[in-house]
Amino acid sequence: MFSRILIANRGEIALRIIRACHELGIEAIVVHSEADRGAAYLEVADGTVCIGPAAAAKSYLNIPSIVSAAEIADVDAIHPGYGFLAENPHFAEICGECGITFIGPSPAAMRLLGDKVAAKELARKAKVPVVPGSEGEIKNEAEAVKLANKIGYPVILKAAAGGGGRGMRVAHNDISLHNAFSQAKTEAEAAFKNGTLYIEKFIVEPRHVEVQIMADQSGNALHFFERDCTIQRRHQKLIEESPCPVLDEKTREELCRAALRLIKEADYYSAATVEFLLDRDKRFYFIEVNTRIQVEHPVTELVTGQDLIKWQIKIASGQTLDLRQRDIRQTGVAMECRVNAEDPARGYAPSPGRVTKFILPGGPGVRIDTHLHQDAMISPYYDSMVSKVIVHQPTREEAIATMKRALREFRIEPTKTTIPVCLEILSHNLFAKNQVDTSFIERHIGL
Ligand code: MV4
Repeated sequence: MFSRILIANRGEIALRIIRACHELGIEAIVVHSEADRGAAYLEVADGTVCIGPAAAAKSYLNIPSIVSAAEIADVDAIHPGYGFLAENPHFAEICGECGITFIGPSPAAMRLLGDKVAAKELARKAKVPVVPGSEGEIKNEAEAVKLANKIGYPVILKAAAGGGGRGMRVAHNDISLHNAFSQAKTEAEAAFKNGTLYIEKFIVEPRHVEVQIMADQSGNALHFFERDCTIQRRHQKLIEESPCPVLDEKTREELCRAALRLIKEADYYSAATVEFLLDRDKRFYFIEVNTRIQVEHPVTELVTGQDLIKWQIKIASGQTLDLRQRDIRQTGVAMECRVNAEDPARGYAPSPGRVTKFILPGGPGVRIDTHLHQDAMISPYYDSMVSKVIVHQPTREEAIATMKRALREFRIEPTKTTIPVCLEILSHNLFAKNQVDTSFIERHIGL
């Protein structure tokens, strides 16, 4: 096992990883930018290293700075958390070359699954259902039009290097496809320096369901069931839950087995999330793989009773995932609400600054993952998420009731947050009746 780990991240996930390290008897050294100097979560670290100015490009994304920090702190491994460098195969490769273990998958697996066209091809090979569409890259507009007429409109153009909703365009006919093609191409080239596009049948009003996988370096791979992340605004998740409330046992088993087949086909190790779209007929289609631990991992931790961050660390150090699939069970219902420092009344504009009042909910069935506290500063430089409220109860109705009372207990001033939006969703009858899809917020809550 490692003696010392460098945490190349900030905020709540840095704190979450420090806690896992300490429970495993590992020292946690945490990097920070000049903007995060003196932040409270750094107090519980065993050491800190300043890696540069506030702008993430000069600190949390600065590979030479982070690798230097790792060398100076003499760590055995680096945990990247989520965001920043977590899915950068080049960074993972450099860590390896410097003799530092990257706590995550191999650079090769990350590179393979980071290419959505290659990932889809792998899914086909593993007999995992995929959305009907192009088998590989579409080279020009003529090819796009031909394929669109074959699969039928509406279609969606996606960037091979994209993901998380960036660089996508929907088309309903040949004319709109003409515009969509050049727009998607230009956008992909600008955003990812890779203009490779592929085309899919556009699934109307889907749910977003993802499967948590953990695999070790000895070929053991297990699933930790699914999360439903349908409640999103502009590709930002607001509420996640497990189990997915509309899956029957048979479909759940097929979904989780399919995700496992794909991960095994990739010779993958570490944590992964396999994303699917679920259509109105409850058919599921693979869309992409996330090769990192995700923000919403606590939902899975609560229903399975497993510590996913500890597993990531153990697996990276070479330990085996010594669990049997039948010993991983989904018990009760877990739900997470993300509390973002944003003003819903002003188009979700960031609401940074000093927090003068901060009182957290608690009590039975409530877990809070946050790095924030009274008198803390919310930096305008980074992600606006300031807290995750996660609840665990025997039934979905009870989980919703606990979440509502927890969010009503939450006091944060003068910061504007997404709490009122979460409360509105939690009280909506369509949410209670599981009649939501990914367009729920824009249609029933408002952008
Ligand atoms: C789709 C789709 C409909 N049909 N693909 C958005 C994020 C990225 N992971 C994939 N996304 C979508 N892909 C096909 N073929 C609709 C979406 C989509 C979406 C997916 C999950 C959650 C929210 C979403 C919001 C808008 C669009």
